[in-house]
Amino acid sequence: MSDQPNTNIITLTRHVLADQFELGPVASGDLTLLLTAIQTTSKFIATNVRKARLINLIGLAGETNIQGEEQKKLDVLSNDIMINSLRASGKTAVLVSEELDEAVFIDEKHRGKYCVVFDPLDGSSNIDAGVNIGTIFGIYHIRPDSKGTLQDVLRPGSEMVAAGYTMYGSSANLVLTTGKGVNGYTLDAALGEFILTHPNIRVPPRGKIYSFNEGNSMYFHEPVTKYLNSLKYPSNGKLPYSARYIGSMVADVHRTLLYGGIFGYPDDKKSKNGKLRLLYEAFPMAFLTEQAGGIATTGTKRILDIVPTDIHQRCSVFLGSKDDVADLQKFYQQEA
Ligand code: AHM
Ligand code: MG
Repeated sequence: MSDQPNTNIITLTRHVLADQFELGPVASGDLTLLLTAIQTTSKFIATNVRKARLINLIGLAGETNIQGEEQKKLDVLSNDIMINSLRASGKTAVLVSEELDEAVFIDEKHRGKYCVVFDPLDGSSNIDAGVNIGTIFGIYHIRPDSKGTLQDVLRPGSEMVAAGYTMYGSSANLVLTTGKGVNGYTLDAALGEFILTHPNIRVPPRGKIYSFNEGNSMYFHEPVTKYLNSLKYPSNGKLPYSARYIGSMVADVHRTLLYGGIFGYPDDKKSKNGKLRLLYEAFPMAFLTEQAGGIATTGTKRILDIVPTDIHQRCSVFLGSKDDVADLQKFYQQEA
């Protein structure tokens, strides 16, 4: 093996630009610039997540620290970082954040052609324990002749032009699709660049892991209960599946994309529409999963086909290896 340094590293921006070169003059470069803004927010949030404990970012928003200064909860801070950066990019028209009740409509001076829906810091209940958390985002192009209205984001996930997440763990990993497969990039902190480390991620067709919050078992509907039992008590001498549940969607989905298996957060007797949010959690993860060769379903319907009626609506989610998710779907079909 050569001990020479690689002098031809592929950064995320270089990778996305290369796609644009292929499109020729029709590509304006706007998506590349928007993705640059998103990368910057991820770097900034990654830095804050890392030093959270040292600079008192953990705790409830509105609390004051011993110096009498107001603390900002890390997810509120991450939201502010994203709103400011996306507005300043000049490439966005409508922003939807999990942290904000209403959509943000960008002023004319800064308005661009894209809409970004995002969860600035998902899994934030895990922050205090130092568990992996992440930012999830989806991008729509505004409709022709639109100046940016709610209708530009109340569209099925299949109309998204790009989606991804950044996972803040021992390193920051950005996983992205622009509709031509899925690639993973790792932040080189010294360079300050996301470097292509996981080209063309493919979900294995079948895995050995299931990832559900089984603490909700008493509320689960029958197809889910029966499916989980089939994994735990397999017939024909097959081995049972392993359970892995972090409780942080980005981390659970990241593992599912790389190792295969199934991640699920179903609707149940208590949470009639499930827990996860359609626009900025389910859609981006469903887009990534399909682009990696997997399936993403509510149990009975393709997630990306749902037409949202509310920016914060929830939906049932199962995603992962195609054979595993197909097995789950069979239990729903038997019910019907
Ligand atoms: P949040 O957006 O309030 O952080 O909630 C979303 C998180 C997901 O990351 C995770 O998959 C799920 O909630 C875990 O929920 P539970 O604690 O009910 O298992
Ligand atoms: Mg969330």
